[in-house]
Amino acid sequence: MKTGGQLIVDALEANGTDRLYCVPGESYLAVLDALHDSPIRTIVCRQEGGAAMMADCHGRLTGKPGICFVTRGPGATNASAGIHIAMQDSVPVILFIGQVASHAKQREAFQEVDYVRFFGDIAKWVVEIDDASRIPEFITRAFAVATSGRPGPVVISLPEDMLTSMAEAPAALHYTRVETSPGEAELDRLEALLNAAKRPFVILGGTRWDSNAVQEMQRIAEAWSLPVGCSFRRQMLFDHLHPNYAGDVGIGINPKLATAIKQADLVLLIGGRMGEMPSSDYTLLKSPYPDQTLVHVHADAGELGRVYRPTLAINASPSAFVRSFARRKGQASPSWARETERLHAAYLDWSTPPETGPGPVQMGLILNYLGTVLPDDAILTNGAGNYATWVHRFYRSRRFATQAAPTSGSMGYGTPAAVAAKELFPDRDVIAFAGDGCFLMNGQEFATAVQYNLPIVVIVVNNGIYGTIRMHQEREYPGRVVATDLKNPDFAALARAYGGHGETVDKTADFAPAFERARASGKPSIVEIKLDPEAITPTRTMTQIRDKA
Ligand SMILES: Cc1ncc(C[n+]2csc(CCOP(=O)(O)OP(=O)(O)O)c2C)c(N)n1
Repeated sequence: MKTGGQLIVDALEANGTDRLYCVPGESYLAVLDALHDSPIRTIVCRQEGGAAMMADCHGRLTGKPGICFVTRGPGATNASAGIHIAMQDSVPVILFIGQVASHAKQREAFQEVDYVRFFGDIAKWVVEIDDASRIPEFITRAFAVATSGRPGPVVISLPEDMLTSMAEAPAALHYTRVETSPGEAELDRLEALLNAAKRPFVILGGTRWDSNAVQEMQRIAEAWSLPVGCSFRRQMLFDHLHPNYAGDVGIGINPKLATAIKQADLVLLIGGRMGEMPSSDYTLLKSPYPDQTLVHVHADAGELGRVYRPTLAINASPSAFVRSFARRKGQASPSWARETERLHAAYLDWSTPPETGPGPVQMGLILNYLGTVLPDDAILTNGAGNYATWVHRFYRSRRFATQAAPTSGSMGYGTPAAVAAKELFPDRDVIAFAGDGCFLMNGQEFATAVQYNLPIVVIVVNNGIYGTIRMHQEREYPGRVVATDLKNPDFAALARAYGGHGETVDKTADFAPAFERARASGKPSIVEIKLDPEAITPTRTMTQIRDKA
């Protein structure tokens, strides 16, 4: 006989959990008590949104579910920010919530929420466990659900009395991974379509990739001379300096790349969903009927034909697909090889920053510098804001599992993600990017970095505004500024107050020494860059945007 809390921890261990992210609550004391004697590393965070984003980053970088524990009501609603990211970004996460005791349910008891309803639309599966003897069953199933098909978040509600009850239960078993592989008939058809194409284009996206699969994909691109783009915030899926890389299919796409995709006669979309952002609001591929021949490879049959009617649908995970397709011979000298070269040259040109721009700080040059000093396995994280445009455009990503950024466009993700990444990979450089607005959404997790001695570097790009929204405001309602000005703390002093290292950068030349001091400090650091708000995008200034409106 064991308590429900003990059975939960046993089932997590049986499923390979080695660390979890939490904010404690009196609603799940029995689980916390069982963790006391467990080898699972319990990472205590400062806000449940941050904890859930750490779990998301864990799932994103490892492919294994990130585990998060929070308390009922306000804990769960805070955590929902991270659950929404995991859902939109197809990342395996399991969120456990302490729930009110059974005798109090349905009375709107203290902090009571109906989680099935609350998370209904933003989680892959939501369940409440009422009988402790079924804990192994539900947890093994939760791992299977979170990782299979299109991965996503599972939410498990744990009534307090269930956690303290004693029960006899079978020993939990590790979940069985579900693979989805393409058939030979689909691969034959794809080969025929590729052989008949004149201007094919490949877009990589989604999850369920691994470093071997990324290598296989590179071999496929070489064998067929295919131009390859990475979907919004999936840049770690292809080496940007590989001659077949054509660029980032994201927000603010290179117009030459957009034209190439629109004019392609065949688009091979592997793993992605081509949502509103990567598809430039469904213009690169038209929904429901694309102009191009579309071959869509996705691990979830439900995604095939959901937004785009494909010519050929291949129900396979990206990794299983590339492993199978890499065995096909390819084409020795396809007619589009020159176009592939031209697109890579266009990418190199697009990702070369201008020397000048408004103000004394040039973000493009800073990203260029980071590209030269950071090792290929450095991990970059960010949230949402215009500052991220420079990161995505000018940092040339080289390797798998080096990027954690929400395709859902959630602010506040970069700092907690960096904390999780550094704790997972202590030997790798981990750099978080945040705007001044973005940082203060989850900057409290900088305290978690200090608590666990995780020397991340957070680059806070401070332009004194919610820049993205100001940009939209100036374009749609020029000169009528509302709710987008910010009065900020001294971020370097804030870092020191937390027990970290702080730097302030006012001009481009000061960045390199400040960054190196931060890296050498051995402490979690904030490097605040004071950016002229005029420098709102790499291509247009705020004044140009306002004047054009
Ligand atoms: C959680 C969340 N709240 C609000 C938004 C809307 N939003 C998108 S970008 C942005 C401003 C970002 O400001 P900042 O972090 O300072 O970066 P900047 O755009 O100035 O570079 C806002 C408010 C969002 N995407 N996510």
